[in-house]
Amino acid sequence: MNRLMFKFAIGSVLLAAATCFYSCEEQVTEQPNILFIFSDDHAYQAVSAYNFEIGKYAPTPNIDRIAGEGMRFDKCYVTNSICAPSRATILTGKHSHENGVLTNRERFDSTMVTFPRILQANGYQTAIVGKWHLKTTPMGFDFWEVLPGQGHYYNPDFRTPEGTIRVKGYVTEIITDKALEWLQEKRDETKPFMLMLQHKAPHRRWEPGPGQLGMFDDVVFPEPGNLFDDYVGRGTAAKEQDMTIDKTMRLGGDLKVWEDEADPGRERFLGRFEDDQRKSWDAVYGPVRDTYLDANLSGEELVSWKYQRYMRDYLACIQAVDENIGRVLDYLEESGLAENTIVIYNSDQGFYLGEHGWFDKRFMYEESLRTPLLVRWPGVIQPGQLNDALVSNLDFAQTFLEIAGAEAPDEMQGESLVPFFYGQAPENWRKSLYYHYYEFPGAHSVRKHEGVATKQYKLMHFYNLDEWELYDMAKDPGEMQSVYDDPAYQDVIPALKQELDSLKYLYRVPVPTLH
Ligand code: SGN
Ligand code: CA
Repeated sequence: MNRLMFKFAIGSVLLAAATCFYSCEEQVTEQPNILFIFSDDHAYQAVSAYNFEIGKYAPTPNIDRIAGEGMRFDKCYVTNSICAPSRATILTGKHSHENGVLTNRERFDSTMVTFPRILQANGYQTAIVGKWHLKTTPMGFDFWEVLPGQGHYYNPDFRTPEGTIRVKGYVTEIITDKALEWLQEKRDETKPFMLMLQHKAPHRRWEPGPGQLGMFDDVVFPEPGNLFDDYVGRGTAAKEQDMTIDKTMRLGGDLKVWEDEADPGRERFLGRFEDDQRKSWDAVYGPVRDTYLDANLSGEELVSWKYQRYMRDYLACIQAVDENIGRVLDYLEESGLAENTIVIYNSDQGFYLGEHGWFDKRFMYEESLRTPLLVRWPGVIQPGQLNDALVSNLDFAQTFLEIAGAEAPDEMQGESLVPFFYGQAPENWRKSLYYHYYEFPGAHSVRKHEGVATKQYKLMHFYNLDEWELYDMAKDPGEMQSVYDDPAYQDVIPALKQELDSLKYLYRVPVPTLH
């Protein structure tokens, strides 16, 4: 028996043993397929399974199917709330300082140990389709077709092993088509599969697909209570960021309204569109421009108008993601694959939908730190489970390895979520998580910070400003008032600082900090 076969055999025995340990009635005998469906910047507030106001106006019934038939995680936090670092953490199971992708600028070292490579060595066929954003060539995948960089919504290019190709159509549909084609026609059916189906949507600049153009134009979305935040209760970083709907969000590039139709920015924006696509686009955004010009808004009224336009486009992008996830779930059912396929839905981080007057992410404040996580595993996860344990995208690699019956290397820094799937709440589950954001100076000017999150508190250190902030999530879930200087919290602070130090020691965080 060669080493790989031996590992595979050991893996199967371990899987059977683990299964029996968790629940002897529900023996999983085969290595299950793993379908990881991922999106970019999808706020949990906009997943209707999470029951926020927005979900009533723009439901996501297909994504909700995963939650309804499986488990909804309510406290899934990211280690570093930005795209490439989140992806690197998921692949390696390591914090940014250990995997080298601290910001969107670094190149991912594809020779590192990743969960797809280990799955490949344990008998899986692996594939990735869609947004990659890690610059290097994907490794550890039997099949890959990825967008270059951020990719385009309309008529996107794809990097493939044979070179770059341009595909006519809308990115969310094309990524889904490619994934389905691989599942139906290209994979080796004698092996279990692990497919990463990674959407570009609903990333800025929120370009709805032809089927969703204008679909929310008559809907008025509820404004968040802190849309007009004055940042009084927070420090310099919240006051000096560059991500407000008011000042940062552009009428042209972001909201598709150019006062002058001949604006070269408009031509650049629509440069990739074909004539038919452009016609449908103009039929929707022409009247939007007219309304804007007629209304002649300023001040808070203009912010409210921009917020509505932002929500309409952003949520329309999500509708295409949801519909296309429906196509994939339907295929799994029709083909009989659903039974032995674990389906995960997640986004690379959270996103502000007007909370604090913002869009974008990066901060350790809740809407950006927290990401949707829904998992369906027929026969293992009971339908409709809710989980509020502190979990993280750091945990995914080890989770996938345990599902496959493969051993995780010691260098991985997360914890497998598999016990939760079997309905067990592991004793000694973590009580806190470490966070670190590094990309400054950079887009949106969010200052570097690190911090510790427990279920009740968040302690943040904007270390280059030497400013600390503390939030009591039980009393102030909107994080409007730091209580770092409040005498009532002086007993809590040393314990949280101690916790932060312990986590840094545990995760081998360099001191002084990198970058
Ligand atoms: C682009 C966006 C930013 C966004 C980053 C990173 N600007 O630069 O708003 O924060 O991507 O996003 S845009 O003008 O190009 O839309 S990430 O998801 O890749 O981290
Ligand atoms: Ca992102």
